[in-house]
Amino acid sequence: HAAEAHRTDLMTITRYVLNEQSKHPESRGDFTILLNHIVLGCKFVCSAVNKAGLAKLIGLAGETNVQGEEQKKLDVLSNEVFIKALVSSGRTCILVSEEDEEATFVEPSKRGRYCVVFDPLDGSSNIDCGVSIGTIFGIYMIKEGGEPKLEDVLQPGKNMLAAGYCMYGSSCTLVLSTGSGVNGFTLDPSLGEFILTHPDIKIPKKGKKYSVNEGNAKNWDGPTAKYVEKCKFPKDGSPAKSLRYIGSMVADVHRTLLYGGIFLYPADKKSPNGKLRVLYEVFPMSFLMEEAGGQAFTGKQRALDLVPKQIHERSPIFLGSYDDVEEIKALYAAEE
Ligand code: AHM
Ligand code: MG
Repeated sequence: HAAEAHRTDLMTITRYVLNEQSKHPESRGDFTILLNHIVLGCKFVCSAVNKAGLAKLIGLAGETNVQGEEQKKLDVLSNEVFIKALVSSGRTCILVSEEDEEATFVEPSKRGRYCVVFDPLDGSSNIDCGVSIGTIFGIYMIKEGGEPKLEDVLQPGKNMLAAGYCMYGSSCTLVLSTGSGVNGFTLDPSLGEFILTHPDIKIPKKGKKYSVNEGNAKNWDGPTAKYVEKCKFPKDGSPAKSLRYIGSMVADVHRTLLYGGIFLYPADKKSPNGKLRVLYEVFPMSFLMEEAGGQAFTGKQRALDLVPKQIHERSPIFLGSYDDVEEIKALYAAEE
């Protein structure tokens, strides 16, 4: 009667993380509290995203509300909600958001040991047409004892303790890794709880899909151009890969994680460092890929080995199924 047990014994994300943390006797429950505040932010954004189309229809967006303030854009609103939730958790000391030029240093009375880097609402070009968008986050911890410094977040991605994303799509899905595999939770709107629906996600070793903005092809470097050519015209008798590109990193990476394949945002002549941000886009997604058995590569090195010098730094990224990333690595190695 496993199916029945499944329906009555709900593994919520909080229960899951509590179980995980109880394996570490030194754990003080801080991480569970931090995660609960992140989850709150995700639920808020999910609800706001779901209402966004409606708000437009009944003339809310861009108008002034009762307090006489102009309605905030969804990405600005989401950022405020996350910053406030994270500060009030009492467990954070440094916050880096894509929306804020400077890092936020939490005031001493509210300070904890965690640093959170995040993109509150990624995929901005997809907001107004109802296509999937998401939140991406990564979590570091400051060194014991010291005052929080920017260097605490300018660390390689392999030092992250946890990373995840929440996708606001046909359902709201939160994918999380605390460094021992990857798990997916789906929001049950009637309960307001994220329930474990995708335990121990493993990415297929090789995929049938590639995902890239081909509109940039004329500016690509040799290895990227060769790789995409191989996807379309394989010379080894294997079938050509299908192209899937949404233009929302969370949605493109989520599909890649579940179905296998490769996601590329390469460097090009116009953007020599690519487009995606190291701290809150490249690192969390690379962390999840490795934890799921895939790989993440920058064109030069393992993505998680990068040491960022600035909080909004960018990097090219190739991530996905192990074998597919091996191929692109070989093409870059042949260039040298
Ligand atoms: P954003 O932070 O302005 O939303 O940009 C990030 C997004 C990613 O979600 C996505 O992978 C990429 O930009 C798509 O870029 P492009 O439109 O150049 O293909
Ligand atoms: Mg972004």
